[in-house]
This record gives sequence, C-alpha cells and structure tokens, in this order.
Amino acid sequence: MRILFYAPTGKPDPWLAGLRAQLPAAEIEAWQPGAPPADAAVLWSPPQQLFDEQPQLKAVFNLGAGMDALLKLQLPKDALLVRLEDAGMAVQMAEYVCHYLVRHVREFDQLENRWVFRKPLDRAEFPVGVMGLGQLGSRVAQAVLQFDFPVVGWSRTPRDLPGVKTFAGEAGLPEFLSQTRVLVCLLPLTPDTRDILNRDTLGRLKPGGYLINVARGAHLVEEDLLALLDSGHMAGAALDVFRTEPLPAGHPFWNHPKVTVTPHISGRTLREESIRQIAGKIRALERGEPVAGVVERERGY
Ligand code: OXD
Repeated sequence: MRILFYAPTGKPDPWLAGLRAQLPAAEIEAWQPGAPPADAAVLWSPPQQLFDEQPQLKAVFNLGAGMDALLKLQLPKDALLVRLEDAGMAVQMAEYVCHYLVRHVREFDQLENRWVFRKPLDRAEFPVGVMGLGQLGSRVAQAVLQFDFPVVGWSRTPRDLPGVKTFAGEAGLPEFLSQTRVLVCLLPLTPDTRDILNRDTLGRLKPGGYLINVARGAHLVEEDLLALLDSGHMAGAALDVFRTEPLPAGHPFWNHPKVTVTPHISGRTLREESIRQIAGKIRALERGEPVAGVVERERGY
C-alpha cells in the first residue's frame, strides 16, 4: 500500500517516522506535486492540487475532527473520508471549557487593583448548554457535570446523555437556549450550522450569558456578539476560533475587556495518539473490516 502525508505547517518527518513504524509494509511519503498515485492519504488542509493529481485515492484520513476544510474541496469521488476521533482532543476540550467556565463563574480574574470581596455564587444560576453532543461534546458535558453545574445539550438528532437534559433539531433550539447561560459550541461546521451563533440565538440565552466557542469561527456572527456584549445581555466570551485565523491585528476582540482570545489551541492534534488511531484504521481497512469515524459527505461530518 502507498500512503501520502500532507500537513501545511510543522515538520513532516516525525509523522512519517511514526506512520512507518506502525505500518512497516506500507510505502509512506510526504506529498509533493507530481507524486506517484497512492492508495490512501493522511492529511490536514491540503491544496486542491493534491486531490486533482490523486483521483484514485481509496481513503483519506483527516488529521482533525472538523471536516469543513476538506469538504470545501473537490474530493476523489470514491474515497472513504475518515475524521480523527478524539485521539486525546476531548480531554483537552474539556479542560479548556471547564477552565473558562470556572474562571468566569468564580470571578477569578483580578479586575481591579484593590482587595474586593466577592460573594459566593450559586452554580445553579449558571446552567451550561453544550451544542454538539458527539465524542467531544459528550466528554465536555460530562466534565462540566463533575463541577455540579446544571447541563443541557443540543444536537441535530436526539441524543441521550446521563445527567444532561437534551434537546434536538431546529424545534428544540429555542428551549435549549432559554435554559442556558453559559453556551459552549462544539458543533461541526456545515451549511446548517454556519452563523448559528447570532443576535437571535445568543439573544435567547439567559441574561448575563457567556459564550465559549471551541468549534469554528464561522459559527459566530462576530458583530452580533459584540453588540450583545455592549448591550450587557452577554457578560463575556472565551473564543478559540475566528472567522479569519490568525485573528487580524486590530480586530475588536483583541482588546475587548469581556473577551478572552486563544489561538485555536483548545484541542491540539496529538501526534502519537493520532498515528496509532489512523494506522489501526488502515490495518482494519486492509483486512476488509469497517472503521469508525467515516464521514457522510452529504451531512458534512
Ligand atoms: C480539528 C481542529 O478540527 O483542530 O480537529 O480544529
């Protein structure tokens, strides 16, 4: 089997070495324009040229959970598309969300240069709503539950999660939002979810709403959030993803007193875990066995 590797940033060598160690019988190379035809590709954010030159690919392994960058391209029509499942990302997402949730609710930021007493807060007043209840969303919801916050969840199709009151579909969205004060977005980016965090939806949150977006920048209409922060309906936001990344210099989020910006680091792709997972799936496919994490192109994730 011949496998191509591509990632626009970072060094390919440790990835190639790891994949070769796991799959010693395979021929594994970094993709270069004009590379000979391969059977599978392991990649992140490739140029269209890679797929134009490799229409015969049978399997494409995405080095991330979000498929949006890949699904924008013209893909080999018969290739199986496989996303990265968890691979150490879920626990990082859970840490990120719990960190900003607790930091906000417990008022851990020192905002004034004087000793100010803060009265204890009732966590029942901070119900957390998790949008997207796949592997990452369920892990985040379970972690938040450990801190005794009420948790509600929303997903496209109905899901049951222990301890979480769940809502589904367009019909369930208004009720989900009205029961939420801290909103966590972990949705895949699809035509249905683009711009889903806007003046109307964020305006339905309980007063003093707080947004944690660890999904994609295009879920959020940035000027709508700014307007709701300025009106006081929203108390703040922790944003890891942006419509334009890197976030441009001079963007109002950089110095906004109610916004914390992080550089798309809430769930980093971990090399060893990812290589083990992808190599395991390649071996399973070679044995003719099904694998998990196969993306439905129509659905977008
Ligand atoms: C992902 C990401 O999709 O890193 O995994 O954004």
